Amino acid sequence: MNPPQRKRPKRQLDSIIIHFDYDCFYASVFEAETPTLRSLPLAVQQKQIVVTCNYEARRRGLHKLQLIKDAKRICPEIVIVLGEDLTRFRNASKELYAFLKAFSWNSKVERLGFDEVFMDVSDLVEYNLGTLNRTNLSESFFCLSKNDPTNGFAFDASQVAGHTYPDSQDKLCLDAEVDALRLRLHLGSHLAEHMRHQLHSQKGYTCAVGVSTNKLLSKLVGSVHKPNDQTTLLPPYLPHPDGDGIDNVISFIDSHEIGKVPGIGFKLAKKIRAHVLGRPPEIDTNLVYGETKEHVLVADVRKHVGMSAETLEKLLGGPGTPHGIGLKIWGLINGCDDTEVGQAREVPKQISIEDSYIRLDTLEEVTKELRLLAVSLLKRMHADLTEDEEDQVQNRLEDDALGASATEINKKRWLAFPKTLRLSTRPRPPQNPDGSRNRSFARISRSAPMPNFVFNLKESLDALTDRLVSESLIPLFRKLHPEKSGWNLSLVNVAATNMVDAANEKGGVGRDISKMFRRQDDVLKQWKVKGPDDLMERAPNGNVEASNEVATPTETHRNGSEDVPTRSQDRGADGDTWEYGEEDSLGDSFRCDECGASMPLFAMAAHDRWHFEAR
Ligand code: DGT
Ligand code: MG
Repeated sequence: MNPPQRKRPKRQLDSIIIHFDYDCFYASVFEAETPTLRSLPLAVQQKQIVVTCNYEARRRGLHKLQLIKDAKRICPEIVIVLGEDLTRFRNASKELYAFLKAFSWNSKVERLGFDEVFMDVSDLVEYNLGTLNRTNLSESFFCLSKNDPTNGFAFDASQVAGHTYPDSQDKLCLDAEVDALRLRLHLGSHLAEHMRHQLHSQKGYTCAVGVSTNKLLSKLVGSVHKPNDQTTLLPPYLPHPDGDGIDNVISFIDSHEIGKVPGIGFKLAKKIRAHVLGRPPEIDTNLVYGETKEHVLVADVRKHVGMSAETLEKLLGGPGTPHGIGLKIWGLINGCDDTEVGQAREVPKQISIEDSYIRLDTLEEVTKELRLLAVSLLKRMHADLTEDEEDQVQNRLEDDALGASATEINKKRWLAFPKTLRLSTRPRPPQNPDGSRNRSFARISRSAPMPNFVFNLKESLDALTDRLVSESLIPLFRKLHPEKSGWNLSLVNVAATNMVDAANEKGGVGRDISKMFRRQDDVLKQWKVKGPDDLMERAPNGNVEASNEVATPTETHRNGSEDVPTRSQDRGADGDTWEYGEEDSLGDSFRCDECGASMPLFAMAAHDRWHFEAR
């Protein structure tokens, strides 16, 4: 018997999770835009690197994260497209996410980075399990809608769809008692296959898909058969209680290099390898960041003398790591992961765009930069806060009834309205007598109500930007920096905050965009500020560290949170979060435009009433 500390963590087997990873995502986005590219070797360039390439290019010897010059040498006919502007990837990612989400009943659909999606389909699977005819599994029907029994597809529940791990396709023994988990996984695999086919036929994208009982296993098993394929991790998921028996989860996870386990990042993997080997592993400098020449497998770690959750806690715990890291990692290397698939969130809490500058000290330059930031903000608001009108026919009918011309019908509608526009800057402290300069991270900001005109979907982006800059941002800037000169900014941030869901509004903006626009003034009227139109916030003057910054002529760095994507393994925050560059301390709190008090959203209504009554 194992000593108690080596006890395996308990696996939760109630959920069915599907993981989608789009094939060569960035390249596929270009191919979807220009289908003729599909048959050519295609590479996407960021800086001097091929961030990804299509499978035609991979067949010719190219691979991800290769130097452009090497790629050109290996495949001179390579077609190279520039992928530094992430807008098209973000938009495609959102579109595909919305497409997949439409299949979900419980809204547990979570994006990871731009090109991965987890879906918890336990409820769909459970429902369909209940309708199966156990005496005739091969002629089953998978129902996709509780309200419409005809919406679905025929399938053979006695078999898995696609590949399996281990690689076997045994038929279920129909008269024996059917393993419930296996049957649920079969259903999950057929749903995954259906969604994959739909994604391909309707959107033109292919992906690698994994089906299992938690996020960790579904993600890992999905990469067993790439590209454009799927793999289901078959039971048994637990060793037989009488002995050691087979446990597919352990045999599957054991074969992975420790650093390849999602949740075990570069630093943790490095410490674990050194512990198991008793010395630092041999590094091959030619390998991609984070990889090692010497592989330490999960099995080596799990079976290492004295290995346990406690050992891992001692090894990995400490400042900077969350308490319980040992238990968490011990769980992962035993195939356990109880993190839930996040609930789909319709809109971001706020949208914030920023740039940093070596030197920004004239109003002319500021105006130029504010314009660039305003364009990005408006584009992002359109991308994240509007959606395509689904029900155009209905709108047409309603519009006709209202006497509106059909050509005026807009195809987008707002999902949410940010109530507040905020401008923040980070002034650079003056030089010290010795020529050095303290580095300050302190930001100052002013907010004003978001002007209504930005929600006009018929106006051109240029016109909206001009108005936003001249009517809102420049006046905010002058209030923030009343001195005509003498300031030198290292950062400027514009943000749309205090998001209010359109659907939650009284009377809702509904499906009809023309009506919505007519109603918009009413919706926003309540936030018109009657007192001072803005307020001053000064960020706590935290970390101030000395540095010798050399001032050079104006030079801008695009360093929004998404402009420099990190490597794929660490990509959690890149594109994943919709709160671009969310930097301030407001977090979930909202600020009263009238008195400046900050409070949680739920308290706003009562607070507004208080102002109203106090007037
Ligand atoms: P796949 O899944 O092997 O068919 O290929 P991809 O291209 O989908 O690769 P994946 O899933 O690792 O990453 C998705 C996208 O994210 C990819 O198209 C480009 C971008 N990406 C991945 N890794 C990196 C990286 O290290 N740096 C940068 N800048 N972008 C990356
Ligand atoms: Mg991918």
